[in-house]
Amino acid sequence: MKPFTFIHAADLHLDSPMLGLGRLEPRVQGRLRDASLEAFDRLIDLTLKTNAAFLAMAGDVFDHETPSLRAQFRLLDGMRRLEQASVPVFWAHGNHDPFGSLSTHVHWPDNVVRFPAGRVSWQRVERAEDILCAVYGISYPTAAVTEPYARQFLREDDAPFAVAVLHANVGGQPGHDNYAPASLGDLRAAGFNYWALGHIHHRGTLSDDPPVVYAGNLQGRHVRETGHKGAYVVEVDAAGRTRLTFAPLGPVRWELLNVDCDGFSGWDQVEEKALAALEPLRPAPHESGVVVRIQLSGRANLPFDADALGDLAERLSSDPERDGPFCFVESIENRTRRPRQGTQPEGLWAEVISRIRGPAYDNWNPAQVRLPLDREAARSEALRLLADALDEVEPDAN
Ligand SMILES: [Mn+2]
Repeated sequence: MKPFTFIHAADLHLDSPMLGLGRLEPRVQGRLRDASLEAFDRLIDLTLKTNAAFLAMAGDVFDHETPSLRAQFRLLDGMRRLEQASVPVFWAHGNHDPFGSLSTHVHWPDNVVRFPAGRVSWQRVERAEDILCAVYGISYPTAAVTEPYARQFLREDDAPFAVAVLHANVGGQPGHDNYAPASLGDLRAAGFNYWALGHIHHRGTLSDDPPVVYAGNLQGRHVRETGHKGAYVVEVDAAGRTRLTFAPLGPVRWELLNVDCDGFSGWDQVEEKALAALEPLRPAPHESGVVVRIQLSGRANLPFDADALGDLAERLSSDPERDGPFCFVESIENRTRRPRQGTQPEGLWAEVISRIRGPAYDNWNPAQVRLPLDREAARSEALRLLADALDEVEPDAN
C-alpha cells in the first residue's frame, strides 16, 4: 500500500469561552477569546504542512448548537484552504454540534464530508489513482446519544487501510457523559486500522494495535483541561503500521500549580517559592500565554484573605503592560492549614491520632482533652476518640 499521513483532531469547541477565571486583564482577555480559533488555524496549517491525505474531526467542532458567526466563518475559511489543496475533511458530529440541531448558515465546500446522523457511512480517500484508505464515521442526530454506535461499524471496503471516526465514551470513563457508550473490545473487534475518537478532552491511546486514540481538545477551556493541547499527526507506512506524533496547537495553556507553604510566615517566602515553581511552566515558543491557578498548601501562619490572594496573583503574573507571551495567575486558592497550637502529644498516641484524624488534627489541643486516669477508662476514651476520628476521615479510595 501507499504510505500516507492524516490528521486526527477532536473537540475543537470553536469560539468556546474560557470558563471559571478568577480575574482578568484586558491584555489577556483578547488572547483568551481568540485561542480556540487560533488553535484551529494552526490545525489547518498543520494539515497542509504535513501534506496530509485528509483531516478527521471527531465531533464537537463547535462549542454550541448555535455557534457564533465568527466561529462559522473561521471554520469556513479553514475548510476552503483545505479545499484549495484538495484535502478532504471528515466530520463526525458530536454532542456539542449534533447534526440535527446544529444551526449554521454558511455553505461548506465540497471537500467537507459530514457523516450522516445515526448510521455509519464511509468514503474512500484516493490520491493520484491510488486508493489510500477508507474513512468511516457516524454523527449524533441530537446531543444525547445513548445507543452503542461503535457496534454499527462494519468494514465493507477493500481499501488497504480503514479509519473509524467516532464521538463516544469508550470504557465508561467517569466524569464524562456516557454518550455512544462502547467497550474497547467492541472497537478492537470491528477490524479497523485506526479509531479516531472524540469526546474525552484528555488525549490518550487506549490501545496500540489497532490504535484507539482520543486526540483531546485543541485548546484547553478551563483549569481542568491543563497541559498542551493539539492534534495527532498519524503516519501510515507501506505495511499499514502507524506512527503518531502529537502536535501542540493551543496558543493558551492552562496549568494548576501547587505551592507548599509549610512553615512560612512571610509573603516573600510564598512569592519566592511560587516564582520558582512558575518558571518551568512559562510559555513555549508556539504559545501566546499560560493561565495558572495556584493552590497553596501546608501549614502556614499568614492571613490568607481574598484581597491578599488577589494582590499576590497580580504580583506573580508577568508584567501586564508588556507585550509578548504572558504567564497569568488567574486565581490563588488557599488550602493551607493553621500551624499546630500548643504542646503536641508525642509518640505512638500522637501518630495514631494524626494518621486517623488527618486535617481534623489541626484543632488538637491537649489542654482540652480530659485524659482518663485508669487503664480501663483510658481504653474506652481512646476507642471513643478513634471512632469519632474514623467518622471524620474519608474512606480509603483503594
Ligand atoms: Mn467535547
